[in-house]
Amino acid sequence: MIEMNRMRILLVVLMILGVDGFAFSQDMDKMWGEQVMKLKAADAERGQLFEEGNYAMFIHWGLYSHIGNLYKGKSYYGIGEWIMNRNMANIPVDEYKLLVKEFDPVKFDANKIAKLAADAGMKYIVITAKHHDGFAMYHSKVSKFNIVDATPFGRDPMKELAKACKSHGLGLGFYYSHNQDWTFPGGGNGPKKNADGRNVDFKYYYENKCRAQVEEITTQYGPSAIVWFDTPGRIPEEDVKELVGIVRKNQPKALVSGRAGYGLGDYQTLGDMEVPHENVEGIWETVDTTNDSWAYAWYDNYWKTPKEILHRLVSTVGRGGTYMLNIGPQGDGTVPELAAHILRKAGEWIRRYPQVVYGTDASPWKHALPWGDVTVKDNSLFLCIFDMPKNGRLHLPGLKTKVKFAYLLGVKKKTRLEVQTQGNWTKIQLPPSISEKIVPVVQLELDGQPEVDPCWGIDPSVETTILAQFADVTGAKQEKKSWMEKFGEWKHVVRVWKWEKGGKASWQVDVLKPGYYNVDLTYNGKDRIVWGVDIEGGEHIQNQQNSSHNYQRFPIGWINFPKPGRYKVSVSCIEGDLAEASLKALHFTFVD
Ligand code: H79
Repeated sequence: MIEMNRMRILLVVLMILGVDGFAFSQDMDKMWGEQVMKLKAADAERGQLFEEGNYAMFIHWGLYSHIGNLYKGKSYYGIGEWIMNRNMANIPVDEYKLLVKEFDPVKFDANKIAKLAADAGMKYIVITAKHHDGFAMYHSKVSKFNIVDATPFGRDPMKELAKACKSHGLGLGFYYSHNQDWTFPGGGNGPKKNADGRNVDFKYYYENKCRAQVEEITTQYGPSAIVWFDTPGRIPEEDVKELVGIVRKNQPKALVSGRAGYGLGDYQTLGDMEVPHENVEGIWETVDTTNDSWAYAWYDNYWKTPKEILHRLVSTVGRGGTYMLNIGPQGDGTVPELAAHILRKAGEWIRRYPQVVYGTDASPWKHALPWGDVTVKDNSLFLCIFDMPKNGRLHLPGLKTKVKFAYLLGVKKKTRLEVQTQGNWTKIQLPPSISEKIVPVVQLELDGQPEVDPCWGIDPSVETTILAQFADVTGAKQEKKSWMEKFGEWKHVVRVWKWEKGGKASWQVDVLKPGYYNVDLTYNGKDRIVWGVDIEGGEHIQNQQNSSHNYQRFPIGWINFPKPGRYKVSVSCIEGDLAEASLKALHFTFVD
C-alpha cells in the first residue's frame, strides 16, 4: 500500500496544436502551461479530492460579468472574461477600471449557489478570485481594485461563499491568474508603466500584488480545496515555486492546479473544454462549460442538455479523470435559470446512481463504446447507456472476465438480466421497458478485476464510431489539433491528414454479426475527395464526396463482413487534395 502511494506517476503532456483565426505568437502549450505531473507520497492525501469527488463546479464571475459581452451597445462573441482583449471590445485599462462604479451584484446569494452545487451532485466549487482582468472578487488589502473597496456592493462574496460551502459540506477553491494581470503595472499582458509613468517589470507586479494576494486567498477563507492557477506564460520558475510554497504553508491539504506551470502543480488539467477519447494516466481534470462562454454572455443560450452533461461527466470519469463544469453568474449575481435547471436535472440522475460517479475508476476498454460508457468500482462495471440499442441488446466486445450477474439499476426489484457469450462478445438482453428516461445503467458483477481485449467491436445493434485517433497510420500524419470555434472557445481533435499515395489508417475490428454495414466518414478538406475503405483480404469500396472546411460526415457505401470475427479495416485517401484531407472518424451501421 505504502509502495502504491509512493508510486510516482510521471506524465508529460505533449500537445501539438494549431490555432486558426487569430494571429498570436505564443504557443498554446505555453499559454496553458507545460504540465509534468509527479504524484508523490505527500500528495496522496490531496489526491483524495479527485479520487472521491469526480465532479465539481467551476464559476467564472467578475467585473466582466457585468458587461456580459455587450459593451457600449455592441455585442461581442467569445469568452466573456476576455472582453477587454483587443480582439473583443478592446477596452482601455482606465476605462475598464471605471466600471467598478456600476458593478453591484445585489442578488448574489452564496447559499443558493452552494445549494445548487450540492443539488447538482458536485463536491467542491472553484471560483475566480482574480481573473486576467486583475479585479479581485474578494477583499484584498494590497489592491483597492477589489469588490469590497471599489464597488457599491461593498460585500466580500468569497467570505459568504466559504461559509455557504461549509454548511453544504462542499470544498472551496480559488482560481487565481498568477501570470496575467491586464490592469496592474508589470502584470502579464498588462500596462508597462506604473502610476508615476515609470517603466516597471513583472517583478513589480509579482511583489506588489500577486504574491500578497495568493497569501490572502490562502489565509482569509478557511480551508481551501484547490488553488487553481492558470496560463503560466512567462512567469519565472522561482516565482511559481514561491507561490506553491505559500499554498503548501497555508493550505497543506489544497491541490495546486497543473497550470501553475513548470510541473509544480499536483495534477494535470487538459485543454479547455476537452473531454479526452482515450484513458489518461495520473490525476487530471477536464474543465468544461454549460453553454459556450466561461463568463456570462448575454446571448449565450447554447446549453448542453442534462444528458450531454452526464455524457461528458461519465466519459471524463470513464477515461480516469475529474469533471469540473462551469457556470457564469450574471452581473447582478444570479445564476442563469437555464444553467441552474440543467445542473439540477443532471444532479437528480447522479443522486439515483451515486455509485456510478463517485470513487469510480476508468473503463477497462480505455475508450467509449458504441452505446455509451463504463465506470468501474472493484469487480463491478457500470454500463451507462447513452444511445439505447433499438433491439434492447447491449454488446460488450472483448470482455475476458466472467460475468457473475447483470442487473438494471434504479428498479425496485433487482432482476437478473440474461447474459450470453458469443465469440469475443458478451451480450446482455435489457428488459422491454425501462423507466429511467435519461441514462439507464446496468451493473455487471464480475468474477474478478475486469480484463478486456482492446479490439474495436463493430456493434450490429447501434451505430459504431471509430476515431482516427486510434488508427495505426502509414503514409499519412496523425496529429492533434485544437482550434477556436468562437473567440476562446476550444475544440479538439486527433486527425489523420497529409496523406501520401498508398497511405492508410487501419484498425483491428471484431464483427459480431456478419453482413453489410453502411460506412460513413467524418472528415474535412478541400473540394471533392475520393476515399477508399478496405477489408484486408476482402472487399474494397470507394466513393467520391464533397468536403467542407469543418468536419462533416459523408457516406461512402456498404461493405460486407462475410463471417463473424476479426478483420483489419483501412481507410485511404485516393484522389483530391490529399495533403488537406483530414479524417476524424469512420462509422458503421448494420444494414438490416
Ligand atoms: O478562465 C478560462 C479562460 O479565460 C482561461 N482558462 C479558462 C479556464 C484561458 N486563458 N487563456 N486561455 C485560456 C488560453 C488562451 C488562448 C489564447 Fe487567445 C489564444 C490567447 C490568445 C489566443 C483566445 C483568443 C483567447 C484570447 C485570444
